[in-house]
Amino acid sequence: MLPVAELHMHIEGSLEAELVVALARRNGIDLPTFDPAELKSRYRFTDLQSFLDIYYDNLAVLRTKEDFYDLGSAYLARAAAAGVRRAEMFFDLQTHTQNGIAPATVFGGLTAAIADATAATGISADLILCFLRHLGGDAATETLRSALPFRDQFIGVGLDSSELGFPPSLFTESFGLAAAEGLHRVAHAGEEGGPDYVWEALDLLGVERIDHGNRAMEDADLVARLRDEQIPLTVCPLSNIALKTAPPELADHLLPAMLAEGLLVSINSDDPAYFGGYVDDNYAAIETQLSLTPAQLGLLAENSFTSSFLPEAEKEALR
Ligand code: ES4
Ligand code: ZN
Repeated sequence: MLPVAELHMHIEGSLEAELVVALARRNGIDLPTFDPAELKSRYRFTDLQSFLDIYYDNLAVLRTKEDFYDLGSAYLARAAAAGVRRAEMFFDLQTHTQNGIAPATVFGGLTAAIADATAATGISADLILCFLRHLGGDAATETLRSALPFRDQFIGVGLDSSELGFPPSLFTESFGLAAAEGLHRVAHAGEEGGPDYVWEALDLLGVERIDHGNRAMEDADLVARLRDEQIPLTVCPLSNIALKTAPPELADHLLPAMLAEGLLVSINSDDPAYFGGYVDDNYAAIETQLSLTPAQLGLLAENSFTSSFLPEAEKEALR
């Protein structure tokens, strides 16, 4: 496996069914079933929302700092084995605070997992706080304010959850505050929403990367902008198949067209416990089903480092 950076993964989306069950038992929480295979049999999705409903249900098992530590540690060990040298991990703080968990518990567990994983494998990792778009703009601003005591424990903000009906324009205040704090800014856009959501993320939120961005391909002017400014797109092939945001066959994915347009595309796992695999599984799938050349795979890996928020000198050491 090539050395890569992973820039689009939700740490909560790496919560494997086996760990859901183990944490439910540890915390005395009821589940519809304590059989991981049966839990996983419900992972059949028709769209983004049908996934999010199950994803948020499962996250009720995360209660303590140790739970967040175990979640982060499992991903970072698996990612290091997959060739990931740099991980920029999304986390959904609002999901946990809504479940009654204090921000210090979430930060404490995830930050400790990163420190121990770096010591064990050399992997470089940082956190990006994602706002849940379905909770609206005021909640996002409030959430960022509540996270500022932990400002040194995350490098940026993102925007995730239900896309349709929750355009980037609702989040100008929180992203403005993030910019003033010197935080990096990214947003999911063009996954289910149209090219207009990508334009808004760029023009109104000042994002430095677009997460997914597949539907940008419907707008030639937008493609030209993304190419000319080399704005990174973090594409998630197996996620797109699982959530039906791409044609049913991976062979028909837009990835080769995106590369042909000269876009700065990288490959990412999104929610690896739900969509059929980790970043190495995504690379393996596109290699075989899209017949990518070694040069194209090398470019995708190179793009992942180029697109990361690591300082140049640190990128060189990991490539
Ligand atoms: C997500 Cl695939 C996806 N899209 C939007 N929000 C998310 N949260 C977790 N996975
Ligand atoms: Zn995502």
